[in-house]
Amino acid sequence: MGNVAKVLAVGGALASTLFAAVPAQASEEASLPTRTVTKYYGDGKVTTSTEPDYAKAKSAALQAKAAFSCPVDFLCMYQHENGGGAAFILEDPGSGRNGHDDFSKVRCDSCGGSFNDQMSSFVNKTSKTWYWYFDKDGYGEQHNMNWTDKPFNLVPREHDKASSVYSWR
Ligand SMILES: [Ca+2]
Repeated sequence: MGNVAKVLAVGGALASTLFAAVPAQASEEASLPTRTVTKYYGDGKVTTSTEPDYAKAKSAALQAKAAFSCPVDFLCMYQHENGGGAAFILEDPGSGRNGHDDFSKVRCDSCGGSFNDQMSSFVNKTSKTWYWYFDKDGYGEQHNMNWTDKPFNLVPREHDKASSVYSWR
């Protein structure tokens, strides 16, 4: 093999290594199950969309995207730990006390009908502390939700209990 051929062969091997890294992650992303994101805006508008359920990824880089779609000024609640499963996302419009009285009215087809008794983790990208409750209308056990841009996992006994949520003010 001449010198030029050697350089080309090494360069080719290096290029294929670099190339392989991206398609592996891209193909895992394409193979992930999707989850539904239900977004409640401050003006009353409700939208639903789907995205990959990144919490189910094996790749740490993809797992880190589990809460990527949680915007600033939103409280984002997830069906499973680590930001996985269906997402119920609530905008904090700023002033006053905000929240939702009854998660059984939040539609979630993949949760068996509604988001009631589903939450296992959350992200809070608002400037407020929020409180979630075991029962609707702010009744039952109360637990606080501090600011976090990474999914905060509830302890197991608190999984699948949340029925209402309110900001402190
Ligand atoms: Ca409940």
